[in-house]
Amino acid sequence: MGQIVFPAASQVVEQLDALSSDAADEVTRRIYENHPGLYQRFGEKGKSTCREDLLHHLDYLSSALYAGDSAPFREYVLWLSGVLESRGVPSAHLKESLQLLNDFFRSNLTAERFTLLAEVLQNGADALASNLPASPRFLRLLPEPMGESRDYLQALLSGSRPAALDAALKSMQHEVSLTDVGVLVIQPAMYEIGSLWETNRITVAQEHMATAITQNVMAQTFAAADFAQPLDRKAIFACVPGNHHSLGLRMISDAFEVSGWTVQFLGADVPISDLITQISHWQPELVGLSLSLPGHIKLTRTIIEQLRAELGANCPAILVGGLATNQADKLWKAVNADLWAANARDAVKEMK
Ligand code: B12
Repeated sequence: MGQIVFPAASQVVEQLDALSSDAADEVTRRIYENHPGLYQRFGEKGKSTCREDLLHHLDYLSSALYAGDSAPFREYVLWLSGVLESRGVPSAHLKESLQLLNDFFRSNLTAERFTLLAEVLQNGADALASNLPASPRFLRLLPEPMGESRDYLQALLSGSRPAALDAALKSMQHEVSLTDVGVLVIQPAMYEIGSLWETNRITVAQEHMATAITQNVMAQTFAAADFAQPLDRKAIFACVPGNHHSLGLRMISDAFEVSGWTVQFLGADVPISDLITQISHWQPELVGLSLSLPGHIKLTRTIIEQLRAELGANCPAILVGGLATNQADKLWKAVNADLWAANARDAVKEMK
């Protein structure tokens, strides 16, 4: 499955979504039947967490099918197995869940639809069995970081805002643009913060602290940046509803602003109706949408359809980006956007 397979897969997705709740109930029941000790240890709460986890698996499975590419599911399985193993939960549990989901859908879908879904599930199971360390595509897309990125990361880990600012400002001394400081110094360090959290080597508190320091550093480096001559061009930037990862979008928005664009940055989790109102009033030529988790893919396609339907000829060009779109080749096409870029540098180039 390397191709986008609309609309064939979209029917499977619809049915998968309709069956998700029943699938989660049935597989939870079977897991507890297979392991009676679980109920004694974790009670009803454990059961409902197990059901929630299964709904997550199904959400990622559904997004992969929707995008016509098993990569988001494969990467999710590898990611989850790393998260679980590093917290002492053997990945055998995940393997069993995938098998039981497979059994459920074999009995509840037509053979043709089951074949499509089973292929994605199998891809996840194979990745798990391969025992290879996760090497997400979004990391492979990252340009070679600058040396200052290491110092920046150390400053984040030690919780030192002044040291982080110092590393970022130092990199700016070598005629490096604000956008490059973002992509080559800050972004790799934040990705490493994510990997350290994933493998249980830092806490959520440390991740939050790193984010807060970075927001401050980005504001201060923005104030120190060189700006291009103003262009007569306007762009608006928003995270899709449910996406709380606003830092990457901020980097994009700042990159456009220092390049001479007039921008409006709407931040995280923007309701679609309010985004439409804002675009109608302000009439930018470009709207940039950020999506971070594979679960945002389906929703973004709906949003884009709604933007085009409601704004008609006044609909700006639609640029998408964010981690979810960097997880598989051409994934962004599944959301039906006009343009995509992997990072802030490429985004500004794309719109030259
Ligand atoms: C900080 C952080 C958070 C913060 C975000 C705070 C904020 N204000 O932004 C908070 C605490 C909210 C958070 C929450 C969660 N997070 Co988080 N988070 C991160 C972390 C560590 C850094 C994100 C970041 O700032 N990166 C740096 C920026 C610069 O990079 P970027 O976002 O990729 O942006 C660049 C490009 O993608 C692109 N781009 C981005 N947007 C756009 C838009 C357009 C138009 C264009 C063209 C390009 C573009 O350009 C940007 C600049 O070059 C990442 C790790 C990672 N690998 O990113 C995890 C990460 C993304 N989170 C993760 C997870 C699992 C979660 C949660 C589900 C955790 C939980 N159980 O609650 C929630 C989900 C919240 C939600 N519904 O959105 C996982 C996702 C795993 C996966 N398989 O997809 C990651 C990868 C961590 C990990 N390694 O496990 N998170």
